[in-house]
Amino acid sequence: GEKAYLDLCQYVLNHGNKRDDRTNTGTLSSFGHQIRFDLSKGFPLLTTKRVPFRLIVSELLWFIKGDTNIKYLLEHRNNIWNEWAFKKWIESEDYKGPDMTDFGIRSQKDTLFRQEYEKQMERFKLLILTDEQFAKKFGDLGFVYGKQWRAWKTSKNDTIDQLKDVITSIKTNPNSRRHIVSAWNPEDIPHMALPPCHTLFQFYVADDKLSCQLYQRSADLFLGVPFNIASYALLTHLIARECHLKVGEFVHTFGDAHIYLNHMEQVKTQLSRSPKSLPTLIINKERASIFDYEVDDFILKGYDPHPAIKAPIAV
Ligand code: THF
Repeated sequence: GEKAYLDLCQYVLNHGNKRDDRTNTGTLSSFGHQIRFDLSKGFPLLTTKRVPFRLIVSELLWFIKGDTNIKYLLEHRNNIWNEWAFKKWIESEDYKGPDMTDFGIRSQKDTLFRQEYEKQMERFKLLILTDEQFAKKFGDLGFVYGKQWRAWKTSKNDTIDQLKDVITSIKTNPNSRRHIVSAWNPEDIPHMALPPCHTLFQFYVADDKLSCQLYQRSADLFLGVPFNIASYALLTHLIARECHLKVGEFVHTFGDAHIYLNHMEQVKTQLSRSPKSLPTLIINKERASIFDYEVDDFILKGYDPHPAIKAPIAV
């Protein structure tokens, strides 16, 4: 449960290796951990800080639809993938504004630059939302989760719908040990802005309950992981419902579990708080299939967290 998450953060603070990383932010990091959540005991949205559930819902529905263009996210006022699309734009010939190289790091160190970056980002978002050609060219993140889950490209120039196939296999052969969806496609990795952090997940059925385990190769413990836990918990609820099963456990297995050096104070604040009782997920609309849900179909009952804690995202 939430305590296991907090204990993992504490462990990384105490024993993590200080390491440089791709984003030049620096991390404390530890390799190989596992935490578990019993989904029958409440929905695992952290209570030691407010986590924006609506953003988790729209991101997951975006993956499930197989969409890889941030336009859908922006239409739902979800900004969590903007930086990666923005990066493609500012590095392109089409971009005519001031130099935005290393905008992630620079906007934290230089307020004047930050104002300019925010101006360019607003311009970018408006263009994605209003200019169809622009959105096609710069809104698409390419081979990210939605693509690999729903349209994995084969050597025969077909596609494989892994999500649909895994649901069929859970329904028809629940005892199978092959209920797997992989986002890690070695052929595509060199062409991806951000190779998938959630590398692979597997389902397991016992006692009419559906469990899910995720292998996450790289985990931003403070910002990303609270989203990731809730996202896979929601996915497990949706697939369980579709397969007429109850929910079992979500098992979260980590490769490189890290805390960015500019998240230290935030993590310590969060660790000083006590977890509260978990909310309950209400699905208030019956849909024919997992592919038909809308953002407003979900309500969380009894979510009364400690206040949000702001932190910069490493790009
Ligand atoms: N990159 C990094 N450095 N960390 C990640 O967790 C991460 N993701 C996705 C892709 N690249 C990553 C993006 N997921 C937030 C949360 C999840 C994200 C990206 C950003 C975030 O900033 N959350 C804020 C609220 C944001 C808001 O309200 O708009 C928070 O306080 O939780 C791994 O999946």
